[in-house]
Amino acid sequence: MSRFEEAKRIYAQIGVDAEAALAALQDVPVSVHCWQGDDVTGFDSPAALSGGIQTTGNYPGKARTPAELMADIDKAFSLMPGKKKLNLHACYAIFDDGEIVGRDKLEPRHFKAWVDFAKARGMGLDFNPTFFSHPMVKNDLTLSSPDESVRKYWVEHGKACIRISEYFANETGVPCVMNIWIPDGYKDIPADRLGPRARFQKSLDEILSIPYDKTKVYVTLESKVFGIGLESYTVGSAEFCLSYSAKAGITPLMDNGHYHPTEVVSDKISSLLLFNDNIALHVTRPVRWDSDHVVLFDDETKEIAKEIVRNDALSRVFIATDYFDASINRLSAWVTGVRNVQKALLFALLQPNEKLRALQDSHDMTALLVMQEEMKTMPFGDVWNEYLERQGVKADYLSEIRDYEEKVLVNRV
Ligand code: RNT
Ligand code: ZN
Repeated sequence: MSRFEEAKRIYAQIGVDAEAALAALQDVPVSVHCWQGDDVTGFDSPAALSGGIQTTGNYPGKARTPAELMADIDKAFSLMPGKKKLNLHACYAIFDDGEIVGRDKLEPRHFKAWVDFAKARGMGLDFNPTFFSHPMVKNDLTLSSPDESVRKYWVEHGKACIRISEYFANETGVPCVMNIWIPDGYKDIPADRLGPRARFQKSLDEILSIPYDKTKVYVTLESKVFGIGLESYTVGSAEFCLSYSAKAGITPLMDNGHYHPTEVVSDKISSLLLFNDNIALHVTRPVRWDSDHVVLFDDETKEIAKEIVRNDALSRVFIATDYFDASINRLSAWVTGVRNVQKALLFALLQPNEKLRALQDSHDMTALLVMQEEMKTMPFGDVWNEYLERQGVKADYLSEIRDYEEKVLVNRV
């Protein structure tokens, strides 16, 4: 008997169907962020990374051009099993030689190369307006700026991005999730907390006022607690973003690096599922702050996956990755993090959820604790390896990446 057959038998003893888990996993799309490939640099502006986020590290071989980034995405995606979408930021626009286009004037044609890339690979695209790393960010403010010319510029950017998102959906045939996150905030204690939030509200209303097909473009709104250099006040706080999303009928997005350190997104998912048709996630790993470390197969990632799976919400939750580590091989960072999201989903699909729920409802908390602990040492790895094999993806991705590093990345000097 193969290791998988043996694992299947062991899972069956507790009422879990490993075949069904594998079948379910392959249909779950993970939206993979393009920005791990180049430290969130993009192609449209020489401005340094801003907005209170930071990529640390200086590992050689970072992608510098669209062609390099696309080649790296191809290599990394070939080592990730399952269904993927590619998640782009507006700063990854590709211009003709000599062309300079402001973010307020971006058009679908500036993303045609990405559409061709996605179509050739049978992939959907997700999108993000880029409200950072740009000279029109004034005093750390964009959509909440008191300067009307700044605020208007970014409103136009938001509208342009909705049009581009609709173009993505039309071209690929896959709905596009468009996430709005602004870095706006203050380093020190503000005198007016309401004003910036009122302007942000007005700006969002203006962006969303353009007609677009809501079955093709899902606009999401991502909250945050603080950024580097913006420690005292964040305009797009959790309360603002949840309330705005509910009222405007858009989708809330939770990034698990965007809460106070003892708060967990896994505990928030159920509440949001009760009040929203869809919710969106940025899966990341905060270490002491929103540091965007590579996602691990750790307790919180597993707990997030369990909340999605056991609440039967795989089709309602838009799962995306969001991290950027420049201190290690960027392709390895990509593959490790995305595989860990998928591992967590498989782990969740292999839980005896009905049994565990029954133990809770009969208040047999003793048995519940024992069984939850027992699940940790089930032969999960054998089921995961079977998944990789069926997906035609090598378990050992490190040697492939090392090879790519020697042949391709070292030449980027
Ligand atoms: C920043 C947010 C945001 C960005 C990306 C690049 O704190 O998490 O999602 O990481 O848009
Ligand atoms: Zn995020």
